[in-house]
Amino acid sequence: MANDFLVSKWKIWYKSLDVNHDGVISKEDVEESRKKFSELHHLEAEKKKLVEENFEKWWNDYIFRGKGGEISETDFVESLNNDLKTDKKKFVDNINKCFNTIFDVIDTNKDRSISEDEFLIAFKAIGHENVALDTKFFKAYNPTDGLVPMTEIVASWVDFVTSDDSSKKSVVKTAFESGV
Ligand SMILES: [Ca+2]
Ligand SMILES: [Ca+2]
Repeated sequence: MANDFLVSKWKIWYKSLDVNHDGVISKEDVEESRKKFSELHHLEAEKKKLVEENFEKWWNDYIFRGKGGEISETDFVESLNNDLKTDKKKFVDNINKCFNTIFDVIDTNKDRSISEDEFLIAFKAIGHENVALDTKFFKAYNPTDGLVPMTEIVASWVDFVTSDDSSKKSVVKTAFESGV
């Protein structure tokens, strides 16, 4: 098994994706998050359809991974652990793809940066509704002119899910520990 530090972060990640806070990640979380996301962005019908399809694809590819409409925390942690043990490079590449894909959806104006608005809407959509804490999380990236480059935000999440070095500061871990 991966070290305790990494496993504890995978559990935080799991919890962060339980949109309706019922203790398990299921299709209901997908439905709720994508619905909220397109509503909060006031997306038009055509764009809404595309965004919702991309959202669902992301959940299926990276979270459920063909396991049907529900995944337990144990299965989630085991899947990540297996990937890591099998081929570390492939594991990191896959997590990199995972966060590039989702932040590409979150970057609705396609400027390759995440604005405070885009960030707050994404977090609200996945059930993290404390605006003050979400804003603090965003500001921890030290945005320039209100924007954080996609590459930087993606790197912070890849680090969160793949780094087993507990001496390194993690913006993402710190934010979730503060209650985001
Ligand atoms: Ca849930
Ligand atoms: Ca953007």
